[in-house]
Amino acid sequence: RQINEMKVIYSEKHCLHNPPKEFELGRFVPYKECTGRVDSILSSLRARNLGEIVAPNDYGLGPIAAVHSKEFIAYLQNAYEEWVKVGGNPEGVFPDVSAVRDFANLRKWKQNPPQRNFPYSRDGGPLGRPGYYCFDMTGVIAEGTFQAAYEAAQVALTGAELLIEEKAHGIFALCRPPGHHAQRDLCGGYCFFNNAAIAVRHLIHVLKVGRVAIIDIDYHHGNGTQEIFYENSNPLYVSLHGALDYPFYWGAEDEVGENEGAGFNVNVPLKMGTQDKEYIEALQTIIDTRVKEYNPQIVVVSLGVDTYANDPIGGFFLTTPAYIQIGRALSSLRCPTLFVMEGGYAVEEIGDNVTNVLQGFENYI
Ligand code: OKP
Ligand code: ZN
Repeated sequence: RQINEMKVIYSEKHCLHNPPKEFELGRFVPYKECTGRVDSILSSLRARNLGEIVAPNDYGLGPIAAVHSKEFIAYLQNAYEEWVKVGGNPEGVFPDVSAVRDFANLRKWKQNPPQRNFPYSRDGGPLGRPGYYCFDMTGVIAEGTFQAAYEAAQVALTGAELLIEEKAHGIFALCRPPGHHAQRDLCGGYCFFNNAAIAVRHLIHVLKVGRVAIIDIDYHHGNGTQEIFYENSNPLYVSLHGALDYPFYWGAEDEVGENEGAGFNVNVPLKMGTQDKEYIEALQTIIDTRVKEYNPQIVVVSLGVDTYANDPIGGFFLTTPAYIQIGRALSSLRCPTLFVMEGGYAVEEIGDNVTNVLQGFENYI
């Protein structure tokens, strides 16, 4: 078997999402989730001839609406136009307000909804709505954001379909914008639609896969994926991430899932400064215990490489060769795997780091 047979799903429509700025530490700075990230990844994939690069199919809004609320989808579709119409900055939508619906503990809020209407709720208009549907200042909705986010979801869905249809052992869905921070009706953290969650739901409910495990190796906790599946025993969600870092109010070990989902959400927070050896040991350990016990039929990897030492926002110190070991650890499950691109902001090195994971996986499977 040749090593260069991992299909890559890619659409150039990611370029439609290109906000110039984000707000960080009280200043406007260049948007770090930039189009150049994908250029770097594509050029490494091509240089190493990882596999055929194919365009996504279009599965429509149905599979997206199975994960996100229809009000939220309509919001993403219309927010930019409405914002500009009332005089908002044409560089993108930034919330003036925050609807504070207990972001830190949405589960409790759902069980015991407050007996009042929020001052800035779904009815808050073009200036109020961003405060209801966006949890930070990096989920910037610019002119083409909806189209790009829609396309990223189609990229992930195509990956899921091809993984099953072609009985592939690995597929890479080169999604941009990323998705793992996007909750059912909240965007933020550079994420709009939760690409991995949409693909996973499709795998379980449409393609009838019995058990799916999500392994989220992005530096940040995937609060969106956790929230979407918190009450489900399928998928299993496992996240390794920087402890007490962004998104701050999620990702503790005691967040284990609820109801039918109790025991199927596994958070592994790792201390800032984590290096190759500790990281790979932690990953291999959780794979050999929780993931193997779950015995998944399909694995979906939320693939972020912002664990890299020179990443501008991650707090770990992984080196480029470590990503080969990460790929190898993931291959040890011997399970068909869909890789869904998430974060990684060291534009120069993101391509080699991502390709190392994929080649590490390919070489050992
Ligand atoms: C998205 B993904 C750090 C600010 C963090 C947002 C980070 C979103 C990460 N100074 N801003 O998980 O890679
Ligand atoms: Zn991240």
